[in-house]
Amino acid sequence: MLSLKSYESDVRPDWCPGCGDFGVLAALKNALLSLEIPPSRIVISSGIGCSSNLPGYIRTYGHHGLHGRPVPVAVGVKVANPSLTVIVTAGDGDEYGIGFNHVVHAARRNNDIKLIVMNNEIYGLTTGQLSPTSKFSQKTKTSPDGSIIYPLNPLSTLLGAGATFIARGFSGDPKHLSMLYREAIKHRGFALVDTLSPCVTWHDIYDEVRSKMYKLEDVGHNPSDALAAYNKMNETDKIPLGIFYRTEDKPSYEELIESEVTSTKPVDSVTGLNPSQIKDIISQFS
Ligand SMILES: Cc1ncc(C[n+]2csc(CCOP(=O)(O)OP(=O)(O)O)c2C)c(N)n1
Ligand code: SF4
Repeated sequence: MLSLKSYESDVRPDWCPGCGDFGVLAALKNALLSLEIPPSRIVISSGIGCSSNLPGYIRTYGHHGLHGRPVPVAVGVKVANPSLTVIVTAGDGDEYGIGFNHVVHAARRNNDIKLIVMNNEIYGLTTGQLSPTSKFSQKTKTSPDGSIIYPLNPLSTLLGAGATFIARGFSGDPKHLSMLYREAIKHRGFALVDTLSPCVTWHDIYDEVRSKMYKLEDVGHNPSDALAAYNKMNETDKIPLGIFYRTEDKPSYEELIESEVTSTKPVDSVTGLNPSQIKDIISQFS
């Protein structure tokens, strides 16, 4: 019988009191429990940063690897064992900066991995430098007079790259966030949940998010309309939360591999064998 305790790690988070990442951890555990996924069927891959410490604070399989590289690890795990639930948890520096190349390609391939980015618009672990989502004119250690760089919009960039599920949540609303994580995990293919998760020590955005946020589901947004999603993703005066875009029209990478392997078409004219027959022969020698 699964309960929240089933996902509890022996390690206590060492995040600063009030850090938004606590809300992410709680929402993720709730989502996994509501979907009744046992810890032994889950792999969480992370990079480097305060947020990337998350796999240590939850009882599932986990990988805490190199800065910016959790997506390739997750892609490999999912291709090797498609029956696992594979999730990436990392920060905006990790996923939208040093590792963004991997994210774009996972999105276009529609790899069936779930990407939870704890977006605090700053590098937290390294004590407050500019990140790719830092705002224009934001003062940080590396922009003491205010940033002169425009921020990346990861949502609309990934829409352009072919992502099939794109959402935004807020760690200050764990119930809504848990619903988004649940929908992302259920989605067949690549899913991004950009999660506004304030860094109370270096860049506290709690008040800003609370004063500007609204839910897309409350204004009748249609997540299958890509153009409407694009417009909502680029709103700046308010902060929309919810599912911007979702489509099931594209098969996942793993489904395409599966259909290739079970295809009855001959691979080549030399052997006359199809991929399934070749797999059988290889298995006799491995
Ligand atoms: C290759 C490499 N470059 C730089 C660093 C230094 N570094 C560690 S964490 C980090 C950024 C962390 O920011 P983010 O991913 O947003 O996570 P947060 O700490 O804010 O949760 C950087 C630049 C590193 N560890 N490895
Ligand atoms: S420095 Fe910021 S991101 Fe890191 S644990 Fe503290 S509040 Fe969280």
